Amino acid sequence: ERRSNNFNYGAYHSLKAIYHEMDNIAADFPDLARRVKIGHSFENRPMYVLKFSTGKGARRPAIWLNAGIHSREWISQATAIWTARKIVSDYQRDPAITSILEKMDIFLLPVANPDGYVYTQTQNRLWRKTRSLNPGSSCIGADPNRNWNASFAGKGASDNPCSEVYHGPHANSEVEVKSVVDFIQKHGNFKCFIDLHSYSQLLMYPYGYSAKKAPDAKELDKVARRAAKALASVSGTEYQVGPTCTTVYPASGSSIDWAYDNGIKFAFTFELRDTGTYGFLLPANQIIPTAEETWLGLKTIMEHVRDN
Ligand code: ING
Ligand code: ZN
Repeated sequence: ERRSNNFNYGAYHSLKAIYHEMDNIAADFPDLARRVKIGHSFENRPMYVLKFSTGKGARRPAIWLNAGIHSREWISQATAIWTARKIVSDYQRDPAITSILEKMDIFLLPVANPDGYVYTQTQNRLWRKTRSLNPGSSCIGADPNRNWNASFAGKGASDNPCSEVYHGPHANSEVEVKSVVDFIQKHGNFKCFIDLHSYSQLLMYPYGYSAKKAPDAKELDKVARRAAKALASVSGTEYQVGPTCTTVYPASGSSIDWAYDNGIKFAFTFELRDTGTYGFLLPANQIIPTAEETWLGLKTIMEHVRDN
């Protein structure tokens, strides 16, 4: 029985439906995909990753694909679950993904901020942050992309709990961030960390916390330009490429700066479609076109990681 045939990849879905589809993917491809619980959210929802692996050995070199850290950026979660289905469908059909998975494991977290995602579906479509309580303030949540231990509480983050970029009381204060950090550190062999956001059509690499040049900036820029070119080859969608700080704005405590400063050289953020016509409210008929083009960008990066 393939219940998963019922999942419409061209629509936005509830957290429950996404979690159910992750389960279906794992059930359909038991030798390739497994759903793993890596922790829980502030409101005690499970955090699930799909682990794609063809190897028996533990802790192969690995790739982390992160999505939905900002709850309102729905194209991110939708692209991630489409990507999960694409990986299992194309394994042993597409030589690129096949060879990547012969050497490396892929971990995909489609909903990095589950409480926020549920809140955007039920209360406030434009909620960005977590849903944690702030003692002494009536404002809720911290920005989970300012909460990582990378120049924490520096430039481009706020110490005001009511701000959209509130960094939280301390690094890793948000249990959703801490769960990912603990998992990655315990694993110890991640080579690549990619975070999917929207919107603006950008492909960025460290740093966000300062305008200093990353030691690997040349290589990261070259890979990102190749990825953007591959992405554009699908339907002409243009991406700008550069370091976060000078491409968008200074931002401390971000996921990719933490990854990079902790030895994960291939650290990238995609800002998916569009450039502002619909912004966060990207129509569902753009989900599959966005996911299709993004896939070529992701594969370009993952192939480089495989070979380096
Ligand atoms: N943009 C990102 C943000 O967190 C970003 C930009 C990317 C900052 C990478 C730092 C590192 O503000 C959105 N849309 O969330
Ligand atoms: Zn974002």
